[in-house]
Amino acid sequence: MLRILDVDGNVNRELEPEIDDSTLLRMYRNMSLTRIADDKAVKLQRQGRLGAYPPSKGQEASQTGPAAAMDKEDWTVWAFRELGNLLYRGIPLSTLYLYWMGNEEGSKFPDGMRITPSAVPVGSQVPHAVGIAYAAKVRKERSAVVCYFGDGATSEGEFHEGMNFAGVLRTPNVFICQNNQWAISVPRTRQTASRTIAQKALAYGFPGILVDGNDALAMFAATKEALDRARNGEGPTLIESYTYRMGDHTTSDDATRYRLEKEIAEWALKDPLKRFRRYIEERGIWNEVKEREMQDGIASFVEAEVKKAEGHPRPTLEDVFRYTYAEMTDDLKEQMEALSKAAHGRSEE
Ligand SMILES: Cc1ncc(C[n+]2csc(CCOP(=O)(O)OP(=O)(O)O)c2C)c(N)n1
Repeated sequence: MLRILDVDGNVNRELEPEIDDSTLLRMYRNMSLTRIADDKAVKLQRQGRLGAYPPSKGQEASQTGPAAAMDKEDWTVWAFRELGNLLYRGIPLSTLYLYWMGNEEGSKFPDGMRITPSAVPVGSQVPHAVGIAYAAKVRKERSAVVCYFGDGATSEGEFHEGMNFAGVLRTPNVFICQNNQWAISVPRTRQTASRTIAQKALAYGFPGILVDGNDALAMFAATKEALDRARNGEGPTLIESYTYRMGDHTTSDDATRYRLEKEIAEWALKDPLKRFRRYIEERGIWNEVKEREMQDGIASFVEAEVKKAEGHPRPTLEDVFRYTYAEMTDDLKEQMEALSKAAHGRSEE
């Protein structure tokens, strides 16, 4: 397994990637923001202010490391638990909150951002990512496509179909399997008899690498190398990010029903934020005062983003009919008018 920062934050000097100080600080801030924004989302759900939400606590390095290695023209094709990657790449937090509040406008990302909408049907995004990468290859673009999915997705047909095509067509894909040890209540041991998920790449004819997913430096380095290969026409790579879902599957789940406290406590020692903080402290670019300032800044930033999302206009009843066709059909117009009339009548009663 590729590991550059150990659990205590000691760095392997031989493998240490060259990352400038400002990028390292941006990575740390992003991981901290992701942790706090995620915790806030869970609380908002408990207060009835946000819908079902999949927490990403524990997976911040697995998402931030690759984001820091990506260029603006690269794509992120994600599932639903990749908050850290999206925030680093510039999606406003208020937009993501809006999405989880059930407002479709939360899927409308700023222009020019190469990030697909979330894909909740497990594994469905893998063939999409291969199609996007194939298009980039045909157009002779230098962009690559990073595709996230979970360990559970590797049991879906779409995973096989996408990986097979990517191998045959040598598409510029970087597949990141966030092996967070659980697919809801199904443990990794019940998911596949393969010794690692990374080894599945061999069968498709391209490299696979097992990486400590709680080590942002290792995730950065592995993704950077895979992106370089993709851009040089050398085809796809599968990265198995070995990590852990610290929270429940979603806010509708209670993970205490199927996993032990002991396991959670063991993984808490491998916290991706703690070890990265130790690393930047050792480097002399971080300290307790800066930490406190950053934490305060993030807390007020998150509150302001919540306000922005909650202040966003709510969808209207008519919106249900509006976006299926470029021009609404007569049938739909009729239905929309009938519903509007009925709703209007009700509010006057
Ligand atoms: C095709 C399909 N089957 C079942 C579900 C219900 N479901 C949602 S998430 C999930 C588990 C996914 O596990 P994994 O791929 O490991 O990702 P993780 O949730 O751990 O991030 C399941 C079964 C779904 N959304 N789509």
